[in-house]
Amino acid sequence: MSATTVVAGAILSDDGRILLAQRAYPPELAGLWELPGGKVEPGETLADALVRELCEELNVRVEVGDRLAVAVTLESGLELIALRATIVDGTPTAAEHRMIEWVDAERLRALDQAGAVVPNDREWLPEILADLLER
Ligand code: DCP
Repeated sequence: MSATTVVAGAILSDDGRILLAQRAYPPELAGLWELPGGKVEPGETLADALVRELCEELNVRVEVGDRLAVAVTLESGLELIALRATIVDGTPTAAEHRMIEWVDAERLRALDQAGAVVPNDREWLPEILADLLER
């Protein structure tokens, strides 16, 4: 993987919730909810990058699972990929986001209907909702 890839975490809990993070910047995305993550650095695998980013952003250690099927190409040309993950150590805190929230399927749908999800991340909602509803 390379610096042209962004990896995000679909952090799922045993009780059917996913961890969303509210962006603080840039202005056009501030206030919208996303799957936390960031750019893959040269030499890193997707999983390495996700573990590093979620440690930096949320202060947690995660175990990485499989990827969501949908990949999104950003306007900038970056490719955005999501991996499922579970927290194995720590309690998440918003180190770089405005806030974080564990949301169930109902709350996720409501945020989406309110236009509060980062547009790129909306592509993952069908897969995420299916995951949440089978837990
Ligand atoms: N992105 C997205 N959805 C996510 C995560 C990221 O659409 N769940 C997009 C937003 C940016 C790009 O991917 O266009 C990089 O995301 P970052 O949060 O890493 O953006 P930064 O501005 O923080 O980049 P940098 O690491 O350079 O500060």
